[in-house]
Amino acid sequence: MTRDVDVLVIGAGFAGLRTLHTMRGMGRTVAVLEAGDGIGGVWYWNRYPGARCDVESYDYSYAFSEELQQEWRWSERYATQPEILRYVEHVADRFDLRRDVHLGRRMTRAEHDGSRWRVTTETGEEWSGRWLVMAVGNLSTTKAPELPGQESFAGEILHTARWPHEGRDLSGQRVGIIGTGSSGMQMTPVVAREAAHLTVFQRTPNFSVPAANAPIDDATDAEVKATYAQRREAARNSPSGLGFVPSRLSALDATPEERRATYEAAWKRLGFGFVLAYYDLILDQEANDTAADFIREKIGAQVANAETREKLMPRGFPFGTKRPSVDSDYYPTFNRDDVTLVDVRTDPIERVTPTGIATKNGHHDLDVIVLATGFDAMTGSLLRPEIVGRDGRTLREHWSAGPRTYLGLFVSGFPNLVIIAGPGSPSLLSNVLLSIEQHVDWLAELMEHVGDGTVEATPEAEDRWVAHVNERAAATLYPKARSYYMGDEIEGKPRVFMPYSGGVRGYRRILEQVVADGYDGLKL
Ligand code: N01
Repeated sequence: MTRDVDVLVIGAGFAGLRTLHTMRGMGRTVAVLEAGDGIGGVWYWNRYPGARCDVESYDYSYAFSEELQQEWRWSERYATQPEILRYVEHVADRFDLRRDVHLGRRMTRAEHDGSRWRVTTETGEEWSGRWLVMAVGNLSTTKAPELPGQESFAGEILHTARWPHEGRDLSGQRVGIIGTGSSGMQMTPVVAREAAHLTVFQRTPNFSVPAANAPIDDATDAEVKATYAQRREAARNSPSGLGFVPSRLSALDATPEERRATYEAAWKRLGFGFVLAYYDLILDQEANDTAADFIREKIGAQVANAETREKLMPRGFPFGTKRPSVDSDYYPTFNRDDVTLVDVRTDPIERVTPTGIATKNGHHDLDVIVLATGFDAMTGSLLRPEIVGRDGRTLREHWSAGPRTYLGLFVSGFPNLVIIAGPGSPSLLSNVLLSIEQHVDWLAELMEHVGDGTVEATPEAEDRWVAHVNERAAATLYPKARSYYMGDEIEGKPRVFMPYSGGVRGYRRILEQVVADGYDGLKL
């Protein structure tokens, strides 16, 4: 038996739940299919010790309900994973969302039959919807390297993004962490405090700035809430969707003293926003060098041992072009006697043994191996199911040379298929919560406009958009780094810049213009 709805949403994270709330409010029938056994998306799965957001809580939260944003009380500047999950659960209950969320349903296939999307789940269920909204997240399909000998390991191998829900007591354990992206850097100090010994296996040292996390006091909370509308507006008009006004100055116009003062202030306060300390840090190598040198100096000052310090130095790519981390005491952790740093570029992992990891230069005894090795970013979860559009063409075929979209939302040949905050949109270069809400609101307007009609991007509009995304990226320093923005995280993945780097504000203007031009580029 097929269950028919108007809007079929895949994924019950922030994007899927917001889509459900809005589309239901428009009188549409909606069903959300979620692979996991709980809602929350990335915040349901990523439960590793120390997991927290690096966008400020007040910005990384829904803006659609004034009551919601006034009543919810965040406890810390950067919320932990359990607190964010509590927030998601609260939203689901407050807006009665759960009755349309179907858990434990992984979509394996979707095919457009000329008028509807026919969807099959891993459990063998069949669903159909006039609209198929992919709210699957950019960092949800995990990447776990196959290490030779790993089946022989007597201990446990865990992935940060599939952390056991009952938790793991690492006290007294010898732990190895492979990977030093945001997840690895975030968990390193936390695990070091618990474990008997921690070994960190690092391939590429990345730039990281301090989180400057802190509890939120009542006065701050009242102040933010009294001016929330202005904060949201500032975020909507910013390059990244963060709630502060970025600099319009060039790093190269400042004197060395002025620059240092700016960077010192950014270091103490901005976290991820450091990259906006001057407008040209991501555009100009010379400007970027001034920030990179400053950060390297700061990293160096935190590490006592000269050899370890050198191993931790990010070099060879501009600051910010590989997603920088935001850390709490990551670097001083390597001053502890019970923490070892292994540089796998000079001392590669050879194999996993029953008792640990053998590298070229020695053996590291371990009870637990943690893979903090990240994700098949941006396209992983969109290409994992088989999605078949008009004329039997699959999304995998259409995207064989990298993702192709119009506005990041639509794909030509795939009528009424919508991607929320995915490739071709600001997505991972933005506060993704803001980008999600922007997409859902825009889509709601489009749906009102077309009623029961069908929407599809024209091939010409898609070509134009792909060219524009590439052009914007080429004007930045992003292509200089090996990063998941460029598809470098997976061997054989096409090397193209996937998010849209024109900024949140610029992107919003484009979406507004498309509407003003009668939905230019879309066949309605
Ligand atoms: O994943 P990553 P992540 N052998 O891809 C290494 C968000 N997030 O889970 O750089 C050895 O960044 C890999 O090395 P290299 C945030 O957007 C946010 O940490 O490829 N090493 C890299 O060091 C973030 O960017 C928060 O050379 C291997 C690491 O594994 C994104 O999620 C917290 C390897 C993977 O880093 C993903 O972060 C957590 C191998 N075979 C996540 N394969 C916050 O809000 C991979 N690596 C703070």
